[in-house]
Amino acid sequence: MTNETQSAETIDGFHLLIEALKLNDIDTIFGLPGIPITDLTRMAQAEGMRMISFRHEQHAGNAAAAAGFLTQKPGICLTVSAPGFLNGLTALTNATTNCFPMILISGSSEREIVDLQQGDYEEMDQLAIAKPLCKAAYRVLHAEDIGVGIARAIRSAVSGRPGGVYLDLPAKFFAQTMELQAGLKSLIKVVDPAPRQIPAPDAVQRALDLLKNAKRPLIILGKGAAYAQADADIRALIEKSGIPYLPMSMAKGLLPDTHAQSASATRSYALAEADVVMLVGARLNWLLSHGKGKTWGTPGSKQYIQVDISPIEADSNVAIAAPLVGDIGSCVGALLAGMGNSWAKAPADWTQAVAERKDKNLTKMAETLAKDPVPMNFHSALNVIRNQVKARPDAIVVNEGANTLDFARSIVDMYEPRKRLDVGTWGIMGIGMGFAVAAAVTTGKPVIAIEGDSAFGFSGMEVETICRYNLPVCVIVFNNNGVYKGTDVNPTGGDPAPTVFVKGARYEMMMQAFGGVGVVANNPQELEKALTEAIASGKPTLINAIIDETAGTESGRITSLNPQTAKKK
Ligand code: ADP
Ligand code: TZD
Repeated sequence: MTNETQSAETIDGFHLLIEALKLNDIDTIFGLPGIPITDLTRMAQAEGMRMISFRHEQHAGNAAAAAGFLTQKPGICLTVSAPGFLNGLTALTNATTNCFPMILISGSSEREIVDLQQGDYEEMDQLAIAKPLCKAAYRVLHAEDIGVGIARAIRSAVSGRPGGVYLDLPAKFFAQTMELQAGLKSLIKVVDPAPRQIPAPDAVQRALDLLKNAKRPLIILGKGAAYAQADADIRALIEKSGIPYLPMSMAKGLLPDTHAQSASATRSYALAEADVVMLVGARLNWLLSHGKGKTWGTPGSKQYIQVDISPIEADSNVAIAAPLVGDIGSCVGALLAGMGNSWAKAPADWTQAVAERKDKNLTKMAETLAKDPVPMNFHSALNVIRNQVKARPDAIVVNEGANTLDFARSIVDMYEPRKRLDVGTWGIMGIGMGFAVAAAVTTGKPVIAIEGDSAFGFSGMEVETICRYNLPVCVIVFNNNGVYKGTDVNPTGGDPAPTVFVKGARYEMMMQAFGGVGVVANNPQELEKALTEAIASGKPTLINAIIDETAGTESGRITSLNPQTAKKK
């Protein structure tokens, strides 16, 4: 305890909260100061916690969510009341949607005034608003309850299916005091916050029977599998079974994308032709066409095994023949044990058919990547990043945009688990700088943020945060003068079309404004030079990569979700 504002015998709400977090090995807070939490941010820093202060709460919240995904510990986001809370709420809800553990802690106004709606400073019934939008929500009114409040928040965030938790702390709480020893005793160190959930032996056997009899089995790895940190067992399962696998975008690198069994380069064929599909930490949501339609080949041609911690995920879209409920580490371990030593590998005619198609597509892709058009297009720019990530497989890639996202996902190979952070289940823009800050702060590794120019705009002001904390983040803005592309024209003249931006915008100057490095890259050589220097120096860098403004397509690969396109189909 280093606080001089209180007597040696007492401890206040501020310090009880800090001690409760530290007791649970939480050492970083992402947030933005103001009434009533400014002193908390100062005190947390004085007590040795890392306090990362942002320019907007949404990005602090996104940082907390990414930290949660990367570490399995809930990331903490701290905000002021009403507007600050609402700014953080988008990130909390996004975290919940993505199954990332985080805790949004917001100061709030006086209960008595809020409940009578008497018009307090930043008055809002935050708990009621947060409740339907996150996994759990709690309020602590008394200092002696903060130990329980933090314990419940941690357990709620990380146990079972991880998610976002809201913790409401009215202003009065912070100044309350307790006798020091009683206060410290009231805190809880959470034992086993995410208990293993062992799958039932008959469920394991049911899954193995289906796999054993499959003629064309396929494994899909999702970001739940990446989160679970069961990397060695997942790799063993893939290799022992010989089954082709598809990584969802944030599961890329769980096995290196160059792995012989990766079917990514022939995704459509693998999905359409497989007869038994095992989902490991991946939901059959829109990203997998809900398990329906022509993506999935002949109707009724498939049986599914679904490994998931949530018992209600199975049958959410199509019938699941073998649900395997438990944590992925325990489930994959049980499957491996059940396979024994004499497990027959996946049928060779199937694995060869997948491999042949994949090789053909990879050859085609190599030809496309070798081209050097002027101006650069998505492919020629991403080819540079692909080579850099190959050379620095420990670097973390953050990725958002439409075309910039879709092309980067398929072109930039990942080699290590949990090195790719992106727009996730919602396909949300704005995660870029928050995720990049969290990746740098929690891992210390170089971060390469591959950003559409529109996507970057959502969190662009956080380049100041990146400079302030001197983080090894290189932001590459794919500048094609607009949302999707930069060529739309307003048919009536007058205002610019809704999807276009200022032509030739100087994004690199935003980084220069705060003391970082800003570079324009007009061709792959300039991009390579700038990126190599950024990674070597670790200096905050923004590369304004000039991309052909005609190159993109509307909404990237999900054009068909636009109502007009859907109507025409
Ligand atoms: P993707 O978008 O990569 O397909 P999703 O977010 O749709 O992945 O699916 C992740 C799934 O992983 C969720 O259904 C979640 O319940 C599950 N999950 C998360 N963590 C674990 C874990 N430790 N063990 C088992 N399942 C998990
Ligand atoms: N707002 C939010 C929060 N999320 C969204 N996904 C969108 C708006 C809609 N949207 C997309 O789905 S992608 C995108 C928007 C605005 C930006 C695409 O343009 P870009 O990338 O410049 O980032 P490309 O490479 O030019 O396509």
